[in-house]
Amino acid sequence: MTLKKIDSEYQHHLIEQQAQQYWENNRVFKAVEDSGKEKFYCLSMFPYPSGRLHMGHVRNYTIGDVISRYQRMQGKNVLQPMGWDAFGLPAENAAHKNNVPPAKWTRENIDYMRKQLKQLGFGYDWDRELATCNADYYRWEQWLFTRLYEKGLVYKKTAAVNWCPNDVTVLANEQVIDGKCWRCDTDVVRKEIPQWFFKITDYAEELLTELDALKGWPEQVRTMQKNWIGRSEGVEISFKIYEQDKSIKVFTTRPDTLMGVTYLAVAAEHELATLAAKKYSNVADFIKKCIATGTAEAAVETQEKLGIDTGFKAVHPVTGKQVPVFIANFVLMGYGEGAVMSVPAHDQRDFEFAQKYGLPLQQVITGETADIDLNQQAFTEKGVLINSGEFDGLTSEQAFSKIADYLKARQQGQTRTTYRLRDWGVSRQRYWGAPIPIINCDNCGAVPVPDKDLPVVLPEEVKFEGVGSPIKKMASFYKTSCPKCGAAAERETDTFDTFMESSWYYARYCSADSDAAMVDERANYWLPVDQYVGGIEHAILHLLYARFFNKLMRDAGLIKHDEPFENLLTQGMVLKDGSKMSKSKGNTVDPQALIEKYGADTARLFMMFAAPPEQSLEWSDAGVDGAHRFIKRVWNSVVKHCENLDAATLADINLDALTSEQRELRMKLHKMVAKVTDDIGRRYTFNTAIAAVMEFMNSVSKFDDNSEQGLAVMQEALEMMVLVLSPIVPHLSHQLWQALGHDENIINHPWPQYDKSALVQDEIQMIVQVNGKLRAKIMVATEASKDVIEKQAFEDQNVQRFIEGKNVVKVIVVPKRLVNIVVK
Ligand code: L3U
Ligand code: ZN
Repeated sequence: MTLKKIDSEYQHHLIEQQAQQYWENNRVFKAVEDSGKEKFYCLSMFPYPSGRLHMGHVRNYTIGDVISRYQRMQGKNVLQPMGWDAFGLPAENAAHKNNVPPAKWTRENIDYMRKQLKQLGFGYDWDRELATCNADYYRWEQWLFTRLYEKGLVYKKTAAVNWCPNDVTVLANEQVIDGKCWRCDTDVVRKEIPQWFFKITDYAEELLTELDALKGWPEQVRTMQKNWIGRSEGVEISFKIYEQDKSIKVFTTRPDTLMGVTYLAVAAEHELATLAAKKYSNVADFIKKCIATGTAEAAVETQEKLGIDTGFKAVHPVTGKQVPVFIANFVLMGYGEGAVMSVPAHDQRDFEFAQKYGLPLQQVITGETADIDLNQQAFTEKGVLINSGEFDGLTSEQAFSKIADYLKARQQGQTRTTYRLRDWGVSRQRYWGAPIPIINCDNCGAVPVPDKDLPVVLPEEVKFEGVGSPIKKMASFYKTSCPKCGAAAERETDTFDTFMESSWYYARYCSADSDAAMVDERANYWLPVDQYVGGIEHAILHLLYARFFNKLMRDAGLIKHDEPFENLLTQGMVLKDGSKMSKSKGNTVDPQALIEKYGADTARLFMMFAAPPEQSLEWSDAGVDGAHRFIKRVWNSVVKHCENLDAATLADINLDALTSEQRELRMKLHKMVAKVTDDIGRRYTFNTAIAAVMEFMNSVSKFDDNSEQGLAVMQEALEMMVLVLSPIVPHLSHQLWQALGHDENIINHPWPQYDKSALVQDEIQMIVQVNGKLRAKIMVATEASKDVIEKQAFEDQNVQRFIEGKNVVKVIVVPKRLVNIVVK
C-alpha cells in the first residue's frame, strides 16, 4: 500500500479541481441502462437560466447530489441529470432592457451557470443535458400536442382570461395577486381571446385518487393538490322561469339549504341577463359596465359586489313560490352554469348581497350549540333542517339525498360531481416560448402542423420593438400555406406556457439524445423518478401538470408508469437575517464568492449542516467558517496520521489484542457509521449525520496512540469517516482516500458496513470463582445477560480444568462483579 503524499495544508482550489478533472476524464457520472442493476433516478428541479446560481439552487442541488452519491455507494445504478428550463418572461424582459436577443441572453446564462454547477462538484450525467429552448426538445412537445388534438384532449376556445395590459399577456390565476399582475402590479382586466386548452379535467379523478398512493410525498403537498383539484358532490337544479318557456340551471353543494333560496343570481353574460337588457335600459347599462370593467376571475373575491334585478321570477321547485332573478358581478359565465341559487341565511356572500339589495332571508338550518345570529352573518355550518316542510328534522347529510331524490323524481335535478380544477390554458401571447404547432386556414379552420413539418422553429434572430411578440409581426414566420387544402394560411403566433416544457423533462432525460421519439424504451428503465427534490412553490401547478403529462404520455403508449415521482422532498428557503434571500431585498449572498473563498466542499457542508432539508436555513458567516474549519481538521488528522504511518507499517486490526481505548474508539466509529447510515439513507437528516461525524472527530483528535494496533484502529477510523463524508464533501474525500493509500476511485467504493460486534457497549471484567477460589478473569459486555455471562465463564479454559469430571451444584452470578461456580 502506498500513501499518496498530500499537501500538509488544505488547499481547496487545487483539491477540487483535481477531483473534478478526474470525474470528468473518467466520465464517472455517465448513466447507462443496466437491467441487471437496481436503478436510482434522482432529480432536482431544473433551473431557469436566469444569470447565476442563487444560494437556493446550491441548497437544492447539494441535497440531490448527496442523495445520489449515497445511493451510488449503496450499489445502485444512479441517474442524476441536469438541464435548463430556458423559455419564459425573464429572457424577454432582459431583451427589452439590454437590447440582447432572448436566445443569446439565455445561452450565455446557461454557459455560466453550467460552469458553476461543475465547480460545485455535482455528479450529473452531462451527456443528457437539455435546454427546453432547443428545437430538438420542444419539437416533441409540439408533436404530442398534435396527437392530443386528434384525440380531442386539446381544444381551442374563446375564453375570458386574466389580462395584464402592461405586460400585454394572459396571466394564470395564480399570477394575479389581489387583482394585480404579479410582475408589474398593474390592475388585471378580463379579456376574451381564443386560447388553447388541455383537457386536464378529463384526468381530474385519477389525479385525485392516485394522490393517496403517493406515500413518498409530504402530506402537505398531497393536501394542496387535493384542494386544488377540489372534488365536490352536489346537485344540479333547474328553476323554471315564471311565464317564460325557460329555466335556469344552477349547481349547489348544499341542496340541504334549498328551502332557504330567496333569489337567484346570474352572470352578466347569461341568456336571461341579455333578455332583461332588451327590456330595461338600466339593466343593459349595468351589463355593459360589468363587461367593460370585467374583473379577472381571481379578483372576484376582492371586488365590490354589485347587482341588479332582471325583473324575471324563478319558480321554486318545491314550494312553487316565485323568487327574483338578479344579475351579479361575482357570478362568472365560464364557471359552472353561470347562475347560482342564493341562500342568504346560510352563505356569507349571499348574505351580504341580500343585505345590500334588501332581499329576504329564510333560515332553514339550525345548529346544536347555535349561537346563530342572522342579523350579523350567515350560518354556514351543516346542521338540522327547519322551515323546510317535509324535510324538517333531517340532518344536512340526510337532506342531501332526500332533496336530490325529490328533484330527480320531478326531473328538476340530478346529483353531479364537480371539480374546482379547470382545463389548463396553455396559450401565451409571448415571444420566448415554443410555438403552438397550428395553422389557421380560412377554409379548414385550425389545422395541426403535420409531423414532417415539425418542429415549428421559433426564429431566434429578432428585434424587440415596443411591447408584444416580434413573431406576431414577422410575416416570414406566420405566412404559410394550409397543410390540408394548400391555400394561403397563417400560423398560430402564440407560444406555450413554459410549464409545458417542465411537465415532461424528467422523462426526456431518459432518452435525451433520441431524434426518433419523444421518449423511448429507456424511459421504462429509469422511470419513475425515485427521488425528486425541489421547492415547495411548485407544490401545486408544476407537480400537477407533470403528473398529468405522465398520464398523457402513458396513454399515448410512450411510458408505462402511472406516476412520475415516487418520492418528493421539498427543501426549505435560504434566509438571511430572517427573511428570504432575494434581489429585491438586497440580502443575497453570491454563491460564487463563497465557492472561490472557501471552496465547494465548504459550501456543500454548510448547506447540509445548517438545517434539516425541509426547514428554512438561516445564512450564517460563522456557520460557513465552522464548516471550513471542520474540513481542515479532517484534513490535518489524515496528514498527521500519514506522518505517523511513514515510520511504521500498517498492521491489520487484531480484535483480541485491543486496549480498552482502542476498543472504545472503534465502538464510537461504528456507532457513528450506523447513525450516519440511518440519517442519510432513511431519515434524510443530513445535519444530524454531520453532527455525528463532528462528534466522532473529537474522539479522533483525542486519540493519541502510535502503537501498531493504535495506528491500525486510526486507519480504520479515518477511512470510514472519509467514506461517509464523501457524498457531502466529495472533493475532500477524493484526496484523503488516496492519502490513506487507496487509488482515486473512492467514487466507486461502496458505503461502509458497520461492525455490529464493535457496537457492543464497553466490556467489563468479571471474576470467575470455582468453589470460592479465583480461577479466571473474563471480559463480558456490560449489558450481557446472566445466561451469556454463565456461558462465557464455563468456556474459559482454566475454569474448565477445575470443574472437569465434577458435578455443578450451583452457579451464582453477581452482576458486574463475579461468577461463583459450586461443584462437588
Ligand atoms: N425551472 C423551475 C424553477 O423553479 C422548476 C421547474 C421544475 C418548474 C430552488 C430555491 C427552487 C427549485 C430558495 C431560490 C430550484 C431559488 C430551481 C431556487 N430554488 N430558492 N427554477 O431556477 O430553493 O425551489 O427558480 O427547486 O431562491 O431551485 O429553481 S428555479
Ligand atoms: Zn385549408
